[in-house]
Amino acid sequence: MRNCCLNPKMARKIFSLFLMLICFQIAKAQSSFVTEKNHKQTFPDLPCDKKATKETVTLYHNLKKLLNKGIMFGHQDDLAYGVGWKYVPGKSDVKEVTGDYPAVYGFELGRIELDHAVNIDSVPFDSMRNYIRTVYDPGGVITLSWHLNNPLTGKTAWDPAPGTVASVLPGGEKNELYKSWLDKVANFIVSLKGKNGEQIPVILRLFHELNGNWFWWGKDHCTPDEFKQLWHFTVSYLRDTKHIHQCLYAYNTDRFNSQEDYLLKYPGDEWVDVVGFDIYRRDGGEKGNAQFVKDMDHMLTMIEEIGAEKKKIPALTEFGYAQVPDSTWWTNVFYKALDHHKISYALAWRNAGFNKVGDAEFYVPYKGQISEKDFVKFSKEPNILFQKDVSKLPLYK
Ligand code: BMA
Repeated sequence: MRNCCLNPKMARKIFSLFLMLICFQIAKAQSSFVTEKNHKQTFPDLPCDKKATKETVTLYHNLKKLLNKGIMFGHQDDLAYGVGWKYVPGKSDVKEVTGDYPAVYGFELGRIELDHAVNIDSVPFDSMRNYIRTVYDPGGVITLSWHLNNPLTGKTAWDPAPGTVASVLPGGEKNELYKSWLDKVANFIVSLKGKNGEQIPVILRLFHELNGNWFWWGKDHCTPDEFKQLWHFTVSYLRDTKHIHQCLYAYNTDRFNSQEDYLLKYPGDEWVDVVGFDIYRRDGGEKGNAQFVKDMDHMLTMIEEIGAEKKKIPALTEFGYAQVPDSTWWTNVFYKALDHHKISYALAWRNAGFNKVGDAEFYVPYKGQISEKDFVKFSKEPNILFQKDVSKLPLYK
């Protein structure tokens, strides 16, 4: 009997131990709740637009997940025209050669600022809107570039008149004009709606190739601070003033030498979602190929590192080898530089076709082109994704 009964002193001790244990558990639960809560508040993985629509946030997360699966193949103006054709419903040089459409589609806004009905490359904006809806349906990704005119001189984007960037900033003589141009961009983006009335997410590729000297926002035509102000003003105007919440913002340079070089005018993590660069194969011969592989591989490594460090989506925002005059370029050169990298997509530039004097501009093969077979081989690589691959995922749900 004695053995099974506790004396009062013992009972008090056990009771206070029991109390201490309960208090400890409560404190532990509370502290982990606080940590988790704070963690969520401090590090939410959201695009730089914190009010981004559901589909945009979903796309942002899925693009990140997809980095482990493969690289989406993209093509500028793919459905609008190709070599030897224009505006044929359903036609695409990529589809004719490979049997599938690209996963990413680039479109160009140049001339929207002037209220023109067609863009800088003669694509009617109404048709562009339809192409965008058409490719969004099966889960394609849309990216928009904008070769906007020079607001100071009224000439083209390739007119690097001194002082242009300063003129569009708040207080500058062209700020009001620039805002009216952004209104037009905003109206177009708002008009992009899916079947259920939802806003179609787009990757907005602002002020591309900013470290080259050919555009008015280019390297020697503004200071890093001016460029950052231009970026901040533009994003903030679209996002906070116009309430556009369906954009992911891509910062993209041309070729670059180092991370410091790449980040010289980087607007800041809270202003960017995609980090990319453009690269063209320009020099001829075997030596040119080897150099291209080396350069592209190096830049892809750096962009992946920057992406990982900043938690941004790395991409090859534009690339090309004019007229692809090499029958094994896709597998022997391009894929060699690309295959071991984890980037979101690679967007080939446009198949503009032949001009009046018979010169051709194209970057992916058409039926009968010398690199056609090799492009098919490249397209079959398991980590190179086309439309059917992304439709299965899907990217917006
Ligand atoms: C350039 C060329 C031009 C085109 C411009 C805007 O790279 O392809 O022909 O007008 O882009 O898309």
